[in-house]
Amino acid sequence: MDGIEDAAGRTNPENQRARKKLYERMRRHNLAPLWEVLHDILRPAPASPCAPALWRYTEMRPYLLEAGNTNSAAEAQRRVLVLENPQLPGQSRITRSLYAGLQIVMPGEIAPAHRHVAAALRLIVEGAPGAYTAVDGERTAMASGDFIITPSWTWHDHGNESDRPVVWLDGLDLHIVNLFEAGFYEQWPEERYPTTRPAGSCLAEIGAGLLPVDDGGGGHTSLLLSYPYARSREALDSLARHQAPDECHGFKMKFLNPLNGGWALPTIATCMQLLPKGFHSVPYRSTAATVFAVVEGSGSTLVGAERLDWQRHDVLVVPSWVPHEHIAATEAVVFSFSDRAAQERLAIYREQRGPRRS
Ligand code: GTQ
Repeated sequence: MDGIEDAAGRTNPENQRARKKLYERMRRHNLAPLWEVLHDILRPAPASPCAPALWRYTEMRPYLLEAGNTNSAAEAQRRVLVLENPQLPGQSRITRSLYAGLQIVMPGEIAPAHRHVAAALRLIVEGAPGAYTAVDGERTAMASGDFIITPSWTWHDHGNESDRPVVWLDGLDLHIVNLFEAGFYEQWPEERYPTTRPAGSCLAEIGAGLLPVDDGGGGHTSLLLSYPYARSREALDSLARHQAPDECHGFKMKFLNPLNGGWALPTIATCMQLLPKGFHSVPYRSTAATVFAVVEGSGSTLVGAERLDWQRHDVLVVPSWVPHEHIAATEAVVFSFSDRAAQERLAIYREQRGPRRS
């Protein structure tokens, strides 16, 4: 707003001109008046520019396959369709802080080895025996529903030795890294980073809440890279047998770093939740805009004034501080990620549960 109001609430044109002149002189010294912008930069509550949005897998898959037949993974480096928030086109953002994309690797292909400071997560949408991601020399199998991490600055390549395309959802914290201008990126000189450990080593070493007795100090064995879906599903089922659903989340569990009890990744919070058939959650909002990816089942999410109807493999995004509620048409399992982990580390995270809409 340009108009500065005087004490009587009217705009005084003479005063306005004087202020404009003052601002112009200050501008030459790289100074600006806070009072003109204060209410834009310090808001009573978050007012996200992001829109709630839904990406239907049935609509995305044909484009992915077409891309798969148009260029090679080697040429593309990463053959990914970026899920862009409709209110932030051209910015590779699904929320202001998060990147999401659907990646496809065709049979026989390798997405070549590189590393970056940005950490990545993968939710496998169409896995196959013979599909893998390799992280610092250790291969991890990619089966549907598996949750896999690529920690910051680890070498990684993806391969598909099966006879069908493999697809997964990528989530990266690259906008957070770029905000801090802390990003580095390197390509490995060959397609593959050398294999240094047997496939599945990390699951064998720390995947059962146990740790080889003298391994405690970190390094390679401090990283659990894979959270296979069969185990996540079993954990959700057992929880559902032992307690009542949370009124906002159903049965929602977070993926842990078993060595410190915190989130699996330091910046991105990741969860898997089970919504019983017919479950209708109490409205919930948090300062962490959240990406949901449907692993099983179908239902709807009411976000502000919108209703997003989802099915298996669909992806949806809920902006910061917008109340939302989930309705499960069938029993459903939903993966989600957000920047909550980063916000908790910065001690700025807030959430609000309820009240139920009448
Ligand atoms: O697989 O390393 O979706 O570097 C975007 C950037 C995936 C990856 C993306 C990447 C990757």
